[in-house]
Amino acid sequence: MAGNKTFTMIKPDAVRNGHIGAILEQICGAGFRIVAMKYTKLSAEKAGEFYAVHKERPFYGELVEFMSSGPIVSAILEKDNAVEDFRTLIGATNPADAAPGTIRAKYATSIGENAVHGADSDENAGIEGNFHFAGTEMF
Ligand code: FUP
Repeated sequence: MAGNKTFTMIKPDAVRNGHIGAILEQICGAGFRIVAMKYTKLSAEKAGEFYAVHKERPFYGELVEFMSSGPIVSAILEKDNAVEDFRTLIGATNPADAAPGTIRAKYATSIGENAVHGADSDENAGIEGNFHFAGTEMF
């Protein structure tokens, strides 16, 4: 059965462009509950660790540089069928392919600077949530 938690980040482009409030409003309006949240910045080392699965991909260096280029908002969210429903809410990785009204369609500027992250499986939601919030009390 699908789990009820997912992990997200509002990425440096969306933070720089002033979209934190609108994105959180859309997330909460879609029925997700914030369980843990913080405004923070990843070091290049931490960003590299977070995206280690992409280490061999040609865009890895740019991705790490971008994700450590400014503050982000990271959060754990709760809802039935959280991972799948959140992926639907954010839309395709490339904003050119993202369905109208999705967060990436509205706020992403390119495939690399695509406004938000959403975990792609229950297992990764747990790993990523732990990466950012280990030891943090959840509400
Ligand atoms: P997603 O799960 O939608 O975040 O997409 P991926 O896991 O495939 O990619 C993770 C991040 O790598 C994307 F958010 C942006 C970056 N990326 C690129 O910069 N170029 C690509 O061609 C694919 C991904």
